[in-house]
Amino acid sequence: MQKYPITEEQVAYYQENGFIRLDNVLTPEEVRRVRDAVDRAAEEVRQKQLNLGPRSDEGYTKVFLQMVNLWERHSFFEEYAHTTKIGEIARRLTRSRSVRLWHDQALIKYPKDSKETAWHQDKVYWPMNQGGALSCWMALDDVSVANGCMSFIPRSHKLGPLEAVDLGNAAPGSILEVLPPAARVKPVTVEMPAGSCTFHDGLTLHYAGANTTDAPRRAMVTIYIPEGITYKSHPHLVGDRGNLVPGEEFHGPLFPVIARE
Ligand SMILES: O=C(O)CCC(=O)C(=O)O
Repeated sequence: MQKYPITEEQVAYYQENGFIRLDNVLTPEEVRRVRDAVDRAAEEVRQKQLNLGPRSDEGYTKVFLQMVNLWERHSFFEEYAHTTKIGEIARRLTRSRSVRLWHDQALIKYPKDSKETAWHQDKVYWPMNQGGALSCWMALDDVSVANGCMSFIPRSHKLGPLEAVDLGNAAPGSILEVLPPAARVKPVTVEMPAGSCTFHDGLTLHYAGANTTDAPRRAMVTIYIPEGITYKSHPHLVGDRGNLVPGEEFHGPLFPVIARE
C-alpha cells in the first residue's frame, strides 16, 4: 500500500493547531469497502438492540451510534486498524518513533433524529497520563454542516485537560463558557468529501453538528497512542484492558504497533 505523503509544513500545522485535514487518503473503492463493513456491523447492533428493547441512554445514542473495537470482532476492521498508510500519518504528525492502536470506533449519526456532539476533548476520557494520543476521523460520506461534520478550536490542545463533558446530556457549548478569553477563537469547520479525513489531538476541542439530512453520516475513527504514553487507571468505555500497571507504557497485543520508523 502506498504511503500518503506528509510534508514538514503539515506536521508543523498539526503541532501548532492540534488538528489537520488531509484529502483523498482513501480511494473511492477503499471508502466503499469500509462503509459497507460499517453498515453490516450497524445492522448486527440494530438486531441485538431489537432483542434487548428500549435503551436507558437515549441522550447518548442520539449523538451517534458508537461501535468500539470493531477490529477485534471483524477481520475487515482488523485489517483497517492496521492500515499503515493511516497509522504512518499519525506517527509522522506526532513526530513519534512508533504508534500503537488505542481503539477504533465507527460513529454514525442517523438522519433527522440526531443530536449535536457537544464540544469536548477526548483525552479527559482516556486512561493516559500524558497528552499526545490522536484520532483519525475518516469521512465515509461527504460531510458538511448539514449532516454533522467536525469543527475544531485551533490551538486548544495547548490548554491542557479541561473538565469532562457528559456527551449525552450537556449543552453543546457548555465547555466553551469556561475557556480563558485567549482561547475563544473562531472554530474551524471541516466539510470534506468521503475518503478525506481529519487528525486531531486528544486535547483539541472539537464538535460535530446534528445530522439534518435524509441519509446517515458515517465516520470511521482510529485512535493512536504515540510512544512514551503511560497508562493510568481511569474508567473508560472500552474497559480496563490488557492488564496494564499504572505508570507503564501501553504495550501488548490489545494495543498493537501500527506504524514504526
Ligand atoms: O463524529 C462525531 O460526531 C464526533 C467525533 C468525536 O468526537 C471524535 O472522533 O473524537
